[in-house]
Amino acid sequence: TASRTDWFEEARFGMFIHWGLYSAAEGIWKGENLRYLNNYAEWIRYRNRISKEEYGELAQRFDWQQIHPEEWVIQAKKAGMKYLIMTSKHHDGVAIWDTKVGNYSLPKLSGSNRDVIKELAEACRKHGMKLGFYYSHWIDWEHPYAWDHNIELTKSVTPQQFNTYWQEKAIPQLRELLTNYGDIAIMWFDMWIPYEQTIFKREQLEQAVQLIRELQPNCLINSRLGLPTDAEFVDFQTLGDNVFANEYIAHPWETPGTIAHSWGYSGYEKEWKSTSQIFESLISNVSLNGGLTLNIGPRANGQIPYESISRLNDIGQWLNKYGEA
Ligand code: JFZ
Repeated sequence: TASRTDWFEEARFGMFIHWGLYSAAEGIWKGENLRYLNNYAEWIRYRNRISKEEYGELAQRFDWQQIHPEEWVIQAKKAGMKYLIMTSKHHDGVAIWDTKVGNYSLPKLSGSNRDVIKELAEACRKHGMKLGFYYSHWIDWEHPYAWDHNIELTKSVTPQQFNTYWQEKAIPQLRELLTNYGDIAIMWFDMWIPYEQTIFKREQLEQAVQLIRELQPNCLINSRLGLPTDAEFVDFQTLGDNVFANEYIAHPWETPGTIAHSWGYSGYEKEWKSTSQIFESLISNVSLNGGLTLNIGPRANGQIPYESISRLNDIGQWLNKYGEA
């Protein structure tokens, strides 16, 4: 029988895009390139303890003349990818779209009237690309009552306060994303431990599921929302870095993988994976009946680094020659 995951099980290969204010910092802050924690460029606000205000000024460094989301979609197609997942809000708490929930958004901080999420949604429709959103529901370094990994803070955030963040920011923002941008194929959440080990209450996460099912009945939900892997909560599983880890696989699945080390753009990237390494991930996942969501981190001017473009094109060429349509 037909199910909403059918297309996903055939898709196998998608593009992940990490793009936000951190892209403008390029992995360094005031000459300081701190090397601890995961070292991810998109974690710079946390690592360098940047204030909300100062971090917001990064929005001034976006070059709007050069930003054309349609180019990302065309590049994904050329690489043989069947879906695209875009960071709508990463851990920094900045909404990339023109949200009406608060002022901490790329359009408001940059003073530009561009809604990149809207442009991306239109481009995806035009080119027949499925569109998904990454939304950091657990970690939000901007909101005083959200999760931030900071021991002092997390001790001081009560479940009631966390619920304020959830009801006043996360849920209304999810509603916007699911209402204003047409068909959304995937909601990709990012909490890699079960909810029992977090500040979340089960009802809060079920509230998100209900909202998605109500507004976008065909939208797939990944397992990193944090609920148990029952079919009503999880459409596909997002496995960790190691597919062979001891994870119970009950659903279609993918692994997210980045072309470099960081997910967001870093000017100091030293760990570009080779085309054959990426191929091995794709082929080994597919051979185990899974898929690969391969990440790129465009710069603040929208440009995809050459290192990524060349790898994507190599893969696309091979898939066009030998892959199944
Ligand atoms: C998380 C984020 O912290 C990161 O910035 C990026 O968005 C990535 C897609 O997701 O990082 C993780 C989370 C879990 C694993 C690896 C990176 N894991 O389980 O191997």
